[in-house]
Amino acid sequence: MSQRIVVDPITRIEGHLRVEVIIDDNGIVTDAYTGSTLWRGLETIAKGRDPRDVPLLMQRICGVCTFSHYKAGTIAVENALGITPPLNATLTRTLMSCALFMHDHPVHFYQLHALDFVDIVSALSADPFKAQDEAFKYTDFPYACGADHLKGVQAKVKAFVDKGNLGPFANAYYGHSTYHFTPEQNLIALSHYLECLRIQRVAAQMMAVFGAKQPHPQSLCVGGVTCVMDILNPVRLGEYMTKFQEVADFINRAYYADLVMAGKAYANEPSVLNDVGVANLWTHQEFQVSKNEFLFESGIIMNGDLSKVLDLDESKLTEEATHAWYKNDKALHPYDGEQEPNYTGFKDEKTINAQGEMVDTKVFDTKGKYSWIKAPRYDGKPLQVGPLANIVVNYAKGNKYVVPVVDKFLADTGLPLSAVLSTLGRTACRMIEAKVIADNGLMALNSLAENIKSGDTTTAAKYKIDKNKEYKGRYIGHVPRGALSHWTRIKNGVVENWQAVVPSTLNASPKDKDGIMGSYEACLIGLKVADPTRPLEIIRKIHSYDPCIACAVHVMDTKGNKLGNYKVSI
Ligand code: NFE
Ligand code: MG
Repeated sequence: MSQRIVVDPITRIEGHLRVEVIIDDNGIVTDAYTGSTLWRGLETIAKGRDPRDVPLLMQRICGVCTFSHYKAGTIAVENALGITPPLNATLTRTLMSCALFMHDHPVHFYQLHALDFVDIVSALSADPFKAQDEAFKYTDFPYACGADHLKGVQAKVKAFVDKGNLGPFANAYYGHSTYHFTPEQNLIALSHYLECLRIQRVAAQMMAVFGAKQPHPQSLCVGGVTCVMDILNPVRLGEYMTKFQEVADFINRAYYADLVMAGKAYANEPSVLNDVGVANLWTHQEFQVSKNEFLFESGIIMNGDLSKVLDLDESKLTEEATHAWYKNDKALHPYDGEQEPNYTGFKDEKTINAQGEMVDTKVFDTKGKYSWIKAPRYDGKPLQVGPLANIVVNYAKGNKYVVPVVDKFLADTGLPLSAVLSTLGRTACRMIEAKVIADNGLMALNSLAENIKSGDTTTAAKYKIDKNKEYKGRYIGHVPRGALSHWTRIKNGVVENWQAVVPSTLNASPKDKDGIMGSYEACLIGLKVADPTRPLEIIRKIHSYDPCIACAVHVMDTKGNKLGNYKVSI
């Protein structure tokens, strides 16, 4: 008999995500539904406002990639008004993007995703001397892996255990049959988990050099940037560089090494292989590091066919709401998008709980609406975005920054290129993306210094808004979770419409009018769940996308949703 597994909320993500899957008698997932349970309507708030104010509001979409929406909102307005920001401003924005990605990706792997691979309890029984030797298998210069240091790590975590709980490491499925690291490998990763807590502070300081603070930096304006004194002060540039190098060192010696270790240890784990989800991959040009050069290029690959990289046709992008809690179900281009809420709630169902009792349960109304996330489509088809799409598209295009890192990673792990199209590949591609930025991002700092030295100290372009004119414009780019776009129409000097089509919206899309799934749902189909009461495999897959549900629906809950509710109904 089929069985429904509900995971609500998926924790260690930004925002609230609920997953319901149906498994058959063999524990294989036959259907999947992922839905956001919150909404907050930033796009509605933008309406009627001065377009110059909106980028600052837009960064409140999220608490993680705040800078992404700030920059996207700023560039959307610049694009509408026909403004080209000066090179100094563009390069400074690139340096701030470097800070964001170099913060976000390591934090995702260690703080949000690592416990899907790392068994903390097992790390406590590791031999620190053996672990010290083990670390040299993955890098010539291991990070924080001396035996004495590792003993200290064990003592720190044991202090939690002695108090009767695992503190920040609580609520994982330790001992699960799909964990594959040895105790020593678990200890290495645990050491890096703790180091990453320190490193994320340094990365936040990188952002603050130009942005004054992180999260929610303050130095972008329509036309350019306002951090003139920082850009023109060599001491501030030096500070940024030192912090950049400290984080880059962690990415190269810890993050890279741990993904090689995971690539080897999980190379035969079925729950992370052969499961690309949606194989239509979209990425967009980002990281301008000099007058004409970008670290990543744009492109679309359809059906996983790496031999053909297509150009984006912006007119083919739509969002629809057949299964999302909005009034208008129709597929609309983002310039004309709508988001009037229409909450129809959950469905009542009688189910048998884990104790064998018949209980009333609320489940997704899967035939109707079941998420606050819309369904973005390209030419009617779902897309996957994110580091996997970015790295695969850029690899297929022969990108000189990406190809050598991918080839080295495949050589170091012994994995075939096809392994990249999987959960493990998605997690590895996020690290590869971070490494490409860590290895090359300082080109933007050099270009900035050179440009200033040449006598160009302009930081913002002049412009006027004509209240009698109508404008439309957009930003399309690449942010930590993938392709992001903001679209605006301006009329009478104020915003008439504003739409954000966000990476997590694309990946977490519910089914569309034809029943076609988004990537979160698609990657769960065919998954074998070893123990329905401990669905680690589901969480591991969903975490690999680094879900940000705040971004996906631009929302905060004011009504007090039920949290910490995990049910298995048979
Ligand atoms: Ni809230 Fe975001 C990123 C954006 S979400 S984190 O990266 O845009 O998908
Ligand atoms: Mg939106």
